[in-house]
Amino acid sequence: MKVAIFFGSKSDAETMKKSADVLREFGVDFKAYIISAHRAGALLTKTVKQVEDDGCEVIIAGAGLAAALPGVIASETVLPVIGVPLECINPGKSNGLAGIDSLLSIVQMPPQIPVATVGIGNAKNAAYLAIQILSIKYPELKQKLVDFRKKLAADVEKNGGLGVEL
Ligand code: RP5
Repeated sequence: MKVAIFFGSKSDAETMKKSADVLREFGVDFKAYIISAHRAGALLTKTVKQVEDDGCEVIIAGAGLAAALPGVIASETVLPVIGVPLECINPGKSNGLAGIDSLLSIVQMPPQIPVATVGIGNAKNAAYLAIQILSIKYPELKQKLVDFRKKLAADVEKNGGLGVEL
């Protein structure tokens, strides 16, 4: 396993699946865990140690509301942690503050314990950033990223970047 994806609740799964989809597309081995930092701190600590032992190199962590999960994980490992602030979509329960609560919580880590924070709900970018970090070590992954970026630029050209009739 190169990447571990953590999120705080089943209700986060739909958004966090977008990280998994990107990692799959790039052939990056990952494992996912649903553990709330607030509800099951001891299990979280044990699992972070476990993923380190299993060779994990980057961690993606998504959470909503008070969103302690990415920061707590960062406090327990020196692996890079990428935080995904989540809008809490939970019919019948608190809907939070549209993810602003989570964004501010995750991005405002104290000095020495950073979490690289992506935009609200942007689990895709968490995966792209994880792949970029891994590509420092894995040349074949770097090549895939370079090819992917070339395709993105080619698509922009094709879709009006060379000029359009209006
Ligand atoms: C956070 O609280 C989770 O990450 C989730 O976004 C939010 C609500 O959790 P549930 O009440 O749906 O389990 O810890």
